[in-house]
Amino acid sequence: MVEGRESRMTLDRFLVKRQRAHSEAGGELTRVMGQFGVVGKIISSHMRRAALEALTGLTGSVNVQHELVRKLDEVGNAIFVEAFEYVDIVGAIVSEEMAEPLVIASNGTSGKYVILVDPIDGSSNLDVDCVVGSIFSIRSLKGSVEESILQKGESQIAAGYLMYGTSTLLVYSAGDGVHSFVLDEGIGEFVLNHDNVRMPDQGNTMASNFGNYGIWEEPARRFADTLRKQGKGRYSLRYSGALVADLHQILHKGGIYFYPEDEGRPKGKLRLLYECAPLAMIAEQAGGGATTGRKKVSDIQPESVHQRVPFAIGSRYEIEKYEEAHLGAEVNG
Ligand code: FDP
Repeated sequence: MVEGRESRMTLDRFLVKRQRAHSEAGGELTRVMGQFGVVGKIISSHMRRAALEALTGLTGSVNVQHELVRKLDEVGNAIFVEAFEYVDIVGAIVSEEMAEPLVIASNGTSGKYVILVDPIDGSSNLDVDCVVGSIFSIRSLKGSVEESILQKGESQIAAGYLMYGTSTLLVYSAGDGVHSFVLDEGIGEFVLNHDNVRMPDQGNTMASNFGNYGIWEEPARRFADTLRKQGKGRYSLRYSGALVADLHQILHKGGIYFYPEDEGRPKGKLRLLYECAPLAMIAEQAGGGATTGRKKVSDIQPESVHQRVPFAIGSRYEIEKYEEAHLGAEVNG
C-alpha cells in the first residue's frame, strides 16, 4: 500500500491475493468467482429499481418445482446464464429455474467447472420489496455433466451467497474460511467487510415457519418445544421468508434455521444442490453445521438435479440438539 492512500480490499484484489498465496492456482477460480461479483452488481441494480419498474409480480408460468415464477426469477436466471456464457471454463449451469442443466454450447463440454445457482432465493418476498438473495456453488467438471453435478456437497470447490438487503453482500468460501464483502455503490465494487467469519458455537436465534408446526414430523416438533421451553428470552424467533437472510443473521449471531419434512412435503422443501449444499459449506467453514436431522448435508449423495431434503443449518450446539431429537426418535422407535 502506498503511504497516505486508503486501502480497500475489493473482491478482485482479494481473489488475486488468494491466488498468489496458492502457487498451484491458475487463476481460473478467480475468474469464476469474479463473475459472481458482476452478477451480484447487476441483480442488485435491478432490485433497487424493481418496484419502480414493475419488475415485481408473477410471469404467469410455473417452474420445474411447480412454483409460481416471478418476473425477477426469470431476470435473475438470465443474468446468471449470460454472465457464464463469457467464462469459457464453465461448461454447464444448473439453476432452480431450468428443468435441465444448460450445457454452454460456446464452451463445449471442455469447461473445467459446473456452476449451480438459485438465482433468487426467497422470491415470494419480492412481491413486497423485502430482502432476497442468490445462492451459488462451483463444482469440478469431471466425466459427464451429470456425474459432475451429482457429487456430494463435500466436493464443492467454492460456494456462497449474495444478499440484497439494506446493503448488497457477497459471502463465499473456497474451503479456507468464510469471506464477506459489501457492495460499495460509490465505487461499484464489493469491498471486504469481514474476513474469516466465525459462527458462534451456540446462539439465541431460531428461524423456521412455525405456521407449519402442526404438520411437521414429530422430531422437529420435539426440538422446537425444547427451544421454546428454555428460559425467558433464551431464544428469539426470526423468520424472514428468505433462507439467505435467515442464515446470514445466524452466521453472525448463532442459532438455527430449520425446514423439516411435513405432511405435505415428505422430503422437505429446500433443494439439495443449489440451496442446502452450498449454504452447508458456508456454515461448516464458519464452524457450524448443516443436517437433515439424520445425516450431514455435505455427505448426501445426490440422486437428481432438483432433489429436495429436510434441512437444518446453524451453530454447532443447536445442530447437535436437532440431530439428537431425530436420532433419538429412531432409537426409541
Ligand atoms: P422461496 O420459496 O420464497 O424461494 O428457497 C425456498 C424458500 O423461499 C426459502 O428461501 C425460505 O426460507 C422458504 O422457502 C420459505 O418457505 P415458506 O414460505 O414455506 O416458509
